[in-house]
Amino acid sequence: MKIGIVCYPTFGGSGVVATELGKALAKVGHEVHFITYSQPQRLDFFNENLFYHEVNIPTYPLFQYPPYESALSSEMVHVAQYAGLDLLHVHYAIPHASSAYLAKQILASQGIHVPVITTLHGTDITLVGKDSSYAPVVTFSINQSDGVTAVSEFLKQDTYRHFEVVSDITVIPNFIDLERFKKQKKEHFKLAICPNGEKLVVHTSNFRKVKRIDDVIDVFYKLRSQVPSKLLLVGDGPDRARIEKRAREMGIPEDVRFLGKLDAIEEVLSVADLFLMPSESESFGLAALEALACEVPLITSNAGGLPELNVQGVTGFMSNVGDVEEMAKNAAYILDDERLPLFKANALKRAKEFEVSSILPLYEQFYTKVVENA
Ligand code: GMT
Repeated sequence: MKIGIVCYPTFGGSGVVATELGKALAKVGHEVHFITYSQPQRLDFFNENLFYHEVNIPTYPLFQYPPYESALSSEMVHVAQYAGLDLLHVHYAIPHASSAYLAKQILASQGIHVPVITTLHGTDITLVGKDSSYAPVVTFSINQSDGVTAVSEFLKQDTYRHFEVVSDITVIPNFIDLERFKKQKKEHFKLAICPNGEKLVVHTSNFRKVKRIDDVIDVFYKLRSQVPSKLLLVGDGPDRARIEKRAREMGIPEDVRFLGKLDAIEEVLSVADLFLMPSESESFGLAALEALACEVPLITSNAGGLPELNVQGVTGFMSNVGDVEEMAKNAAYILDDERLPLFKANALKRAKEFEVSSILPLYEQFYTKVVENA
């Protein structure tokens, strides 16, 4: 098939899933055209079936806000016309689903029929999409899509709860490439960070409010009084500077290290003993799946789709949002030298259930169904 993929090109989960999906589709012979405003972060390998089309957004003094949505629709039209796309698959509803709807109408007026698939990822529904500034457009464009998928059962149900969506939503969970995300030998790195055999706790995110980074610090603070440990924080975002200051004020700066945005996150996860994700809301928790693949057990909240990934008492533990006391207690339980190896083995076993080779056919079958019914 010839597939146009529209996504955010950033480190965010939806962009990562879209890019990894496109790469996997290209590897099995599909022609994949990425349409974004800059090169996707994970689009880091060459394949003859992969194409990248940059959305050009001309500015003009009249525009306080350059009309990205229009430029995106126009680029979708150009790519569909010249590459002969079989379908457009947009990731994250805002504004991609409505831009795709417009592109589809323009193409239809020229006798070109290109079905649109929208994949809902999380905050496009749970946080941003619900805002009355966006909700009517999100609802309309989901209902107008020829196929809709969500990355968890939770997200599917949340969409029906909060929007007047009448379309069927198919759940296709996120996936992981175990060739890339696997435990690597990086003992020298571990020794440099944990010179006295401390346990290594890792958190990766975009440091937004929804991630509850204060809870990460609070859990770690309580944990380190029971288990000698270090904390690595990977990523960047609005709460980073404040949290760095807070770690200093709490007198633990030597135990907390900020690494910023990293491409090779699997190298850090390879030396981690525990992953923290205390999010307020999380439709799936792709970063937690990446940790599991590198044999790292989880301490997470029980928000959103996390119970569909983290198996209580097996791959780690879940607690109510904000229950840092229980999270720290469970973290210490996992990090016990006797118990840790089993939790690590369980983590990998669970990650294998989300291997890309198992999930990719679900997308391919879905594409075929949508194209045949369009
Ligand atoms: O985590 C974020 O805020 C980024 C966001 C995105 O859309 O880029 O991630 C969402 O999509 C990911 C990929 O499907 C999911 O794994 C994340 O759970 C989801 N984030 C939230 O629901 C907060």
